Amino acid sequence: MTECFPDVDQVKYEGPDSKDPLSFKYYDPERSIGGKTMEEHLRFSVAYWHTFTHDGSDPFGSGTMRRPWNDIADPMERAEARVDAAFEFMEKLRIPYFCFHDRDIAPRGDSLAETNENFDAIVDRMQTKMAETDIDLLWGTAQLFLEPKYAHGAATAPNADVFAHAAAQVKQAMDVTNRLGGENFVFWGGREGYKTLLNTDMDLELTNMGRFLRMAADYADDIGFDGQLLIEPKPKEPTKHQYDFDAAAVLAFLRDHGLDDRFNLNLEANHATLAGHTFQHELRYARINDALGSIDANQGDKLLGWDTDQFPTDVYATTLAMYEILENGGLEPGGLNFDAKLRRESFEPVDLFHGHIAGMDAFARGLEVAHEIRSTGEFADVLEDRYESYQTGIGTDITEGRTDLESLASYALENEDINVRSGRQERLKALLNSYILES
Ligand code: XLS
Ligand code: NI
Ligand code: NI
Repeated sequence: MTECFPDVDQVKYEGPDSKDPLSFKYYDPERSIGGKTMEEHLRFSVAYWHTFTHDGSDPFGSGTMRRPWNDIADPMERAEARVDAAFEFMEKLRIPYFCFHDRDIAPRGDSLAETNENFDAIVDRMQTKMAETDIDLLWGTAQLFLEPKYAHGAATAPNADVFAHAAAQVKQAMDVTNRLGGENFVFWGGREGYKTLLNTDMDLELTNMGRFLRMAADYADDIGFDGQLLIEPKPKEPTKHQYDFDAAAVLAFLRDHGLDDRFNLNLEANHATLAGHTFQHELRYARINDALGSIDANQGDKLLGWDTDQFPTDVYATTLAMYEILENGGLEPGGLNFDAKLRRESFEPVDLFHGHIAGMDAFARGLEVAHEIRSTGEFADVLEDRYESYQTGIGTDITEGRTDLESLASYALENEDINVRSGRQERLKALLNSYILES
């Protein structure tokens, strides 16, 4: 096929005053901020499934997305044309990475062997395209939730044959990720959870999930895959309870199964919201536990209780996310993957550009503001001041382990003149606004 997006030229940085909707207002890949370029900080990635495979169907309606490659009748030829379209799209946006599930890129065959063959053939084409461009694989993953055999989960299914089939898929997806030089491999627990405890042996399911992940980590070592292994928490949907509920639950699980030194977290904004957390909370929790691996950048809808996977446009949220990322010293080898899809009503090919430009600009602006906040040190000073009592006297006795309940009780009896201060939340929110609006 010739060009898939003939109406869109190379998208360039034109600055905030540009009126061209197909230009970047804030994302200037070459611009250096704090010693790294924006491109190096942000490490943007396209999600193959949402952007190139998803057809816009929902439980109430069929596909709406107009995609030139979908007009091709033969499934393998269609999959090949989709690869070409993907690379044209990524080059036009200068997005350096992409992510995929094994089943997004190639059609299923009549058997696992035939499906594997199809997959390998499309991967060959991707490999050629990757060699011709500067585009790399951020992560690969196995899709262990769509087929009917995965109705009860994969590693946590009640049926051992399903467990084995899932293992076969992960093995091949990992081989392919390794072959393409992927920098990470992700496990999102598709249907690893339950709909009712009445039919669930939770103990066996969790133990099996631990066994599965251990085998995957060992296999990564066997084939010399040196990328990062990541678990992506999500609290619910499609199951009522997903075992990988949130960052805290996943870290506890990993520690329980002796896997915490092998896996980090891939955190998704909309999953944080579903868990009743802010995105910043999830990032902070992972960061202080040295487990912040990568990000699925999107946003939910405040009024909807499901994973709407919208393109991130909320600069307040992207600023706070970038703050955590900068505090983390960056994300590498992870990145910012747009696990985001267009609304079903935004069905024209050009909308794919609008969605990604909106997300890239929102994160670029978030990066600028977060960098500014860190350079002035105003918020760092607030923390230092707030916890000052731990820097001297009884505070350091506590932090250095020199106290027990008895010594603290004697201290408290003599020190009842306690200076409790205001938290100044409203003042701090106004201060944050002034950075976002004025810096
Ligand atoms: C679904 C997840 C999924 C993972 C990859 O909610 O976000 O898209 O990122 O399997
Ligand atoms: Ni995701
Ligand atoms: Ni999601």
